[in-house]
Amino acid sequence: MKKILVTGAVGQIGSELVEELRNKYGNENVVAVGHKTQPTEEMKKAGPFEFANVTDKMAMANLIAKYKIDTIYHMSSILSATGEKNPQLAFEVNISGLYNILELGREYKLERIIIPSSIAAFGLDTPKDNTPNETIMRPSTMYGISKVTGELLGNYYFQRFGLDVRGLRFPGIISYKTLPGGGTTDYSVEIFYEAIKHKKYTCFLREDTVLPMMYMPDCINSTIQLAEAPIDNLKHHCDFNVTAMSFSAGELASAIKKHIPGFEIDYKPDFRQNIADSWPKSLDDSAAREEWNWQPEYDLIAMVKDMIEKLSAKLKGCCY
Ligand code: AKB
Repeated sequence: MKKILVTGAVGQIGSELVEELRNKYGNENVVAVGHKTQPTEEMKKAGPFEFANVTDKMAMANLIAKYKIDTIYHMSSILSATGEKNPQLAFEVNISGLYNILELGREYKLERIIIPSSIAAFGLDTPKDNTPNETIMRPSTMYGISKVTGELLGNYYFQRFGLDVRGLRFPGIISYKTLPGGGTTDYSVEIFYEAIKHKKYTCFLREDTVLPMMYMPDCINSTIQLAEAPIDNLKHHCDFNVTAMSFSAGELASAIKKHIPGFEIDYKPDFRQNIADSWPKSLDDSAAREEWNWQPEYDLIAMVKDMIEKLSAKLKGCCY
């Protein structure tokens, strides 16, 4: 049986990934590791939970040894907007932290490490529409630089040390269970909370800003599908484009208005607009489709319907 450790376990993706991995592999076989944020009671009760900082190599080594870990999903990351406010922290967590995980993978001969990358790995010189898997990678944010570094390091550890490192380039991820924090695509989650609660939202990106996106069930499926793909099928390792839909902020608002007719939106772009403008509008994810049968389930219409139903139920009677 696999012994899995998930870093960033209290974050937007980590929290749902832990739940799914525990369903699949057994609660006691998935160790959730957070940094400072308290986990939910459910997460703590269901299986092992530990606090540790990924920049503390010894602390991570102790956890690998304590739980006899063979697989790591390394989800902890400082996102793009926070990374621009504090580039030093982004470097420390995203590059030094990742390096620790890769070195520990090599030292402890781990079976597999999953390291997500992001559309932030692309930059202003990258073709924006249907961005190919292989193209110009010159990001202009510390977050993006850390993601390209992660992809290159992961591929290097595979080729040089035979460590099975895999990763996908996530677009913006939309979900209702755990809020994202510090990203440029966070607007696409905030908008639902404000639409349901106040029927009004001020968006920090321009109305015509188009970005690639994915709903959480597809994000979790893609991560686990890649992790479980037979290695012989993989020509790529740490750098798969994955996507499910692309829309502008205005198009998302219109789709929400169909469910919440009185919803109003205005636009006050801030520093995050420059970040969004440096990212692709849509991605070519044919490498993921060919090498591990990637296929998303949710498009814009299905995602908006499900988000509104699930988030309305969650917010009913609770003070957000
Ligand atoms: C962010 O906005 O920083 C992230 C990402 C696209 O990687 N959600």
